[in-house]
Amino acid sequence: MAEVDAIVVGAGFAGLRALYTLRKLGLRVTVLEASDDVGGVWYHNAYPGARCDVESYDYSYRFSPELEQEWRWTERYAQQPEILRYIHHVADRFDLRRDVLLNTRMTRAEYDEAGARWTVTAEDGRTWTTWMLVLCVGQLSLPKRPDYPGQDLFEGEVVHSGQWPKRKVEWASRRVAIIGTGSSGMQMTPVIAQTAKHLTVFQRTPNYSVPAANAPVTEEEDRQVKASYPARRAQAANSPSGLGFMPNRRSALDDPPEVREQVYEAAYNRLGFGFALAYHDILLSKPANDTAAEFVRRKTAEKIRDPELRKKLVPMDHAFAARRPSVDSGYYEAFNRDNVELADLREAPIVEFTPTGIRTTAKHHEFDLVILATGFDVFTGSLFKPEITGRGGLTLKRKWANGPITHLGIGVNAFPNLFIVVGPGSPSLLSNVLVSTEEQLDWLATLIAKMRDEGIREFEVTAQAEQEWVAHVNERAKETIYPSAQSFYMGSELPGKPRVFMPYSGGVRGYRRLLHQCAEQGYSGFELRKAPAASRPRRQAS
Ligand code: NA7
Repeated sequence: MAEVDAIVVGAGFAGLRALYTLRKLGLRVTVLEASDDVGGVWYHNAYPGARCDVESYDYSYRFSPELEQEWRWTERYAQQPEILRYIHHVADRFDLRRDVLLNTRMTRAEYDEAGARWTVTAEDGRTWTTWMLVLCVGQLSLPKRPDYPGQDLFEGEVVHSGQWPKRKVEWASRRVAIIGTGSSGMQMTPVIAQTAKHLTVFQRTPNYSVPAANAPVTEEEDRQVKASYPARRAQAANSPSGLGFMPNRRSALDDPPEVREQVYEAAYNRLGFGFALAYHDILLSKPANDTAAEFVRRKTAEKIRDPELRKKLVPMDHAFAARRPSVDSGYYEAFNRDNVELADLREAPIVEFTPTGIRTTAKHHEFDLVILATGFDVFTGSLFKPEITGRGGLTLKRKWANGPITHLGIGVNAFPNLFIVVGPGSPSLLSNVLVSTEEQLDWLATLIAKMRDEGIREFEVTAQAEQEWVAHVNERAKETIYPSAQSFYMGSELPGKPRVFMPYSGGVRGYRRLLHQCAEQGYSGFELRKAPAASRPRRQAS
């Protein structure tokens, strides 16, 4: 059994950053990665049109000024191949690969209370013991597949957007189905529409989208960003969602309609996700949100020629951004093409797959290729896939049976020396996830350095701290429009999942303050122990 100081699970953006950071502290680190290459979701979400919806310069690591200066992004919103090239560059430049074990899926992790160490087991039976266990398994990593009758009978090709095959998938001149209209479906639709013989998009819930306004990065823009990168980073860190956009201080209801129209027009045409901050209360108040929703609906409708299609594609049933909106490049316009059809599943649900296609209650559609853009078991799916057992034999799955319970989204009572990166209870998917990732890992590095210097063997969240944090997460969520819709923020993407608000909606800046405050107060809410808890009188694991 190999002994290390830290096992990091996952070699995506977060896992590689964790490796870099912990290695710098002098820890012996091993990264376990289930796939055959590094890159995480950016390795797997290789569907046509996959693109980041955060600007490239902000969706890149901040830990190395040299890296910032030498990497040249080509587009305002980078496409998946470019992002993967960047991740590979980082892995090579910082010599990270030598500590990454590919094709190594962690299936179990068990905490040994007496020894204050985790025993980690991989699918092939290899084991390690480690002081720290750092989970960088992603929030959108475990693909969710529908289970329509007859799915196995279909004789054409079926692929999932989140597990795009490494072989070439041909869609040109073929009859293609896309099921799902989240970001994945919306991003790939215009690309596939260009060459498919026929494309049918199966929509269950119409989604909001704002234009990406993507463009090549000019030499001048690149020079300008690089001349003031630290300021840009500071702005991102101090903005509510880590995107660098500061909210308009005014309420949407403060301005007369004609002024509001101008504000929305400018934001819509340039800011992508930043549109949601065109006024500070769009995400906080229904009346304010209504003005933004009405604007986006109108702009969307203008892009769609057929009035019947307009009614189906324009979302009317939820507040703007209550579900994760998309940032698209020609999604709605694709429906003006003769070879693109919308299958509205609310009107005519899918009955079954057949050997040649999909039957809805309205008709039979023939396909050569079916693309499942049906999303993921979000937030908890990839955390529950391995069996993680803390003190007293308590598994994470059992502990979280009624929803995730953490302190600050990063630690769990009864699971000492376990650190969850951008998991539930942290800004994660409500933020530029890279900003949140680096923030948390820098915080962890400071904690680990302190532990090592002071001979502290265990950190563990107190039961009280996590109860208070969950209450705080819920309080903050209630101040927003998020709970008003069924969404993966609420655990609604899968039947049977607890309906609780998963991410922290208090913003990146506010969250960072709380992290710092916690550290300044001697890691309030955490017990830092020089001797393992098991060597002292036993407490009840909650
Ligand atoms: P999302 O945003 O979770 O979207 C999944 C979509 O799939 C959504 O429209 C779902 O409709 C639809 N869906 C899910 N299950 C079904 C079934 N059974 N039948 C029909 N439609 C279904 O995931 P994405 O991958 O689009 O986006 C997540 C992020 O990951 C994004 O950043 C991408 O770039 C990558 P529903 O809304 O549930 O009615």
